[in-house]
Amino acid sequence: MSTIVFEIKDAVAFITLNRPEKYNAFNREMALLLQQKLDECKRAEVRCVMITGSGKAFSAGQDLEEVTDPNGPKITSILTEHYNPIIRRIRKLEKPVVAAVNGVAAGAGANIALCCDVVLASESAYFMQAFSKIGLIPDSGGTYFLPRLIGWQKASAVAMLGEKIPASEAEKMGMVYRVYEDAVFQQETLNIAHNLAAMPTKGLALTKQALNNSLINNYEDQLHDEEILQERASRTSDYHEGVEAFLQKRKPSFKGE
Ligand code: LHQ
Repeated sequence: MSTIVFEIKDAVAFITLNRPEKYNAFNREMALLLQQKLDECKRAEVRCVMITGSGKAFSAGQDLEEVTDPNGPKITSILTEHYNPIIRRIRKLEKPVVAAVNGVAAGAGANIALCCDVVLASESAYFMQAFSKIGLIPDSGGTYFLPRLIGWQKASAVAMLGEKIPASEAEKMGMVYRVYEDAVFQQETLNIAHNLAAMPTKGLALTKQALNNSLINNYEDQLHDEEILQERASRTSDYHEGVEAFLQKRKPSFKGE
C-alpha cells in the first residue's frame, strides 16, 4: 500500500496520509510523496484539495524510528527536504487546501494541518505540539503560524507545554474553523470541500495570495496589494458570472476561470 492515497473526484483532490499502524507518522517516503501529490494538484481540473489521515490519526508527526536509524535522514534534511517544501507547497498552491483532522495531529502533523486554508476537526481529534516533549522546537511553520492563529501568549504555552489540546478547545483558540461530531465528520468535511470546489477558484487563489501577503506586509502595502489582486479577480469570468447571476436572481455556475 502506498503511504499516500491520492484520488481526484468531482474537482476535489483527496490526499490521505496512509501509515495507519504508525499513526500516519511521516517517513521520508511519505513526505516526498506528499510533495509530489501536492504538485499534481496544480492541474486545472483540481479546484480544492483535502488532506486527511487514514485510520485513527491525522498524523503523529515525524516517524521517530526513522530519526534514530543511523542510515536515516539527518535532522536538517528532514526540515529542508521534507517538511518545509510541504508547507511552501500548501501555502503557494492556488486553490483552497482543507485539512480534515480526523484524529490526533501531533508535531509536524499538527503544523501541516495548521498551515492549511480551512482546518476542520472531528470531535475526538486533538492537537499536540509534541516537539517540547522530546527536546525540539516546533517546526513545519509552527513558530510562524501558531502565534498568528492563537496569539503570542497561548502559542508560547501550547509550544512549551506540548499538551493535548482537544478539538473543541482548539476551535475556541482559533486553530480550527469548525469541529464536527465524529458520526458526521466525513460527510460534513466532504460538503465543505465540494462547496469550495464549486466556488470561483481564481478568486479564492487571489484571496489566499492576499492573506499570504498580509503576513509580511505593512498596512499600506497590503492596501496596495488588494488593489492589484482585486483588479485581477475582476478580470475572471467567474466574477462576471457571479454578478450576472446575482442580478438575474439565479444560482451562479462558476467554472474556476
Ligand atoms: C509512532 C509515532 C511517531 C513512530 C505514534 N513515530 N511511531 C523534525 C525534525 C527532526 C526530528 C524529529 O521530528 C521533527 C518533527 C516532529 O514531528 S517532532 C514530533 C514527533 N512526534 C511525536 O513526538 C509524537 C509521538 N507520538 C505520541 O506522542 C503518541 O503516539 C500520540 C500522542 C500521537 C498518540 O498516543 P496514543 O494514542 O497513546 O498512541 P500510541 O502512542 O500507542 O501510538 C500508536 C502507534 O503509532 C504505536 O505503534 P505500536 O506498534 O506500538 O502500536 C506508536 O509507536 C506509533 N507512533 N507516533 N511519531
